[in-house]
Amino acid sequence: MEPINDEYYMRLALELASKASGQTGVNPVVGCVIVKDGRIVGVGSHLKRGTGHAEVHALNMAGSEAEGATVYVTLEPCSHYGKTPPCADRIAEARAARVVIAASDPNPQVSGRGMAKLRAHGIDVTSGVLEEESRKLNEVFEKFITTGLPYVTLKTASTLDGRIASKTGDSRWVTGESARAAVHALRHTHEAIMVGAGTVQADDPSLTTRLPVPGIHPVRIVTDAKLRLPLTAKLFSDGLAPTVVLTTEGADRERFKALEAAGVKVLACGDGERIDLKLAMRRLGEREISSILLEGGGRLNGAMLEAGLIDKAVLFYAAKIIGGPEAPGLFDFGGFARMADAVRLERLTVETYGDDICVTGYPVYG
Ligand code: AOF
Ligand code: ZN
Repeated sequence: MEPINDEYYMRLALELASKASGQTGVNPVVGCVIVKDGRIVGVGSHLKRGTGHAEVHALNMAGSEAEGATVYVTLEPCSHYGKTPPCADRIAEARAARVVIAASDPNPQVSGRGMAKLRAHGIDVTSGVLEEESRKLNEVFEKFITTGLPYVTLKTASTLDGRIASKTGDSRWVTGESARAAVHALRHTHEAIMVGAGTVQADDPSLTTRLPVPGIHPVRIVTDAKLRLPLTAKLFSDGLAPTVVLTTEGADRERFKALEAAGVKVLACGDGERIDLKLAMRRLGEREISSILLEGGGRLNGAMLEAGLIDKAVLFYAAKIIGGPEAPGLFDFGGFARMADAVRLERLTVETYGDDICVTGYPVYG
């Protein structure tokens, strides 16, 4: 039997929050559980930007039972008027006795003020319960709200020798079914997906989310510096999700217009030969794309890594060796001269999916 304590209820609140990952846009995922005299009297989860915060749903459910109760919430209650009024005030009005918080709100408009407000109302506040879990759940929100830039998760699937296809270009399939299912869960939880023009030319992918139940399709982003992709590509014609093309100022005007006429958003980022990826991330952030799942090819992966734009790497390895010096690799860029300059991954976790391995880590740039 699991011990019943603050963590017990906070774990439920985290579970309520985590299942809403991918559906709150630029907002965090937040869960709330209200407990009175040993009974759960309210639960809530923030489900969509512009709609009720987790605490509000849970307080509405608890009604008068909230008086003297303990409110468990995975993120510090807000203190500001956003699209909804401050939760800290709402908790005080309901006369809760105690608030237990997992993590403080990184939003500079809140950050500590929510807790201060609760304390000023005479409410007993405990924070830091399962803090690490809550912060991990909102790593996207933390980056976006503090920088305005999208959080980039790189996902790759390669052989053990780091090849994403054979020397003939065969790539069906590198990893097995269970790893591929995990990739669709990643698509479901990211706002956008990003690939290079080479990948579109080679595979004509739809880049949609395919789960055993309906999922959310990400916005599709493709880098195409010279606008060489045909309008017949699935991304431009299937209408399954919005598509954004990143290109350069020098790209052909007629093609630019034809894409826009087909309902594709074209963003010119940089006036050189290559797309200015840092600028592209800023422009995407301005469009409220808070998270991107980067699904390569090697050139784009390499360029994003070189530019220091990858926040998290999820690397699937099939236990296979394909070889062949011409077989395309995971990261196709000039490389570093010294081992000491290599991009290192920290906070590693290793999982297995069927016969495949998945290494997840956070890049540290020198
Ligand atoms: C909470 N509980 O469930 C959420 C919070 O524009 P709004 O009103 O939706 O406010 C968004 C901000 O509120 C967001 O940036 C974050 O600081 C906080 N989110 N706070 O107390 C919640 N979703
Ligand atoms: Zn709130």
